[in-house]
Amino acid sequence: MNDELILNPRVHFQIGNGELRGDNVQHSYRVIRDLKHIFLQEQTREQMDQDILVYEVQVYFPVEEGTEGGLYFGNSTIYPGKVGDEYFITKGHFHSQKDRAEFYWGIYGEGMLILMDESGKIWAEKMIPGSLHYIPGKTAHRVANTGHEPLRFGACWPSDAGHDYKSIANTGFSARLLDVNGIPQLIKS
Ligand code: PAN
Ligand code: ZN
Repeated sequence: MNDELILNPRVHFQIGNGELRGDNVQHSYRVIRDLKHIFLQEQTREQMDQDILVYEVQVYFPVEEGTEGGLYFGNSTIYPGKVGDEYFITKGHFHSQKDRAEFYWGIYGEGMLILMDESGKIWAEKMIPGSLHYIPGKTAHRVANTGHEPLRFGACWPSDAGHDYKSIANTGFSARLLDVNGIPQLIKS
């Protein structure tokens, strides 16, 4: 066998649970402390245990950030919980290169993908294991866990997309996913 031509895989993706392991895989965590002004009820967030883990992200970066024509592949796990009436949720962002699209897909758990276009029009798609979501360019996106178990979803996006969290910090999402008598509802804010 010619060892130079036939290589062993350097990154592994666990089919069942989406777990990523290998070279150039990075892991990051977001606890309550990191999520200032992300939830509607900021005072409630301040009073919570700041070390509670809200979500974690694994990403395989095969190329340097900003590389044109490359792709990134990751997964995010959002834990069950709420800040007041609002489900635990990712920060959410537009892509810095506004026209860059992305795929999300549900792996386990259940939740809601919240999408908002540049005019502030907002809608949501139910996320369940096997659901596939195309996020068009110029569309802010974030995911809430509406269940009682962790929610994991996969993601694939262009390596030159970048993350614009600032526009969201300035204007926020135009609606919030709140627990209204046990039922998730998008409520205009
Ligand atoms: C995802 C997100 C991930 C975490 O990989 O970055 O779910 O969400 P926030 O970045 O909004 O905190 C993605 O959309 N990448 O483009
Ligand atoms: Zn994105």
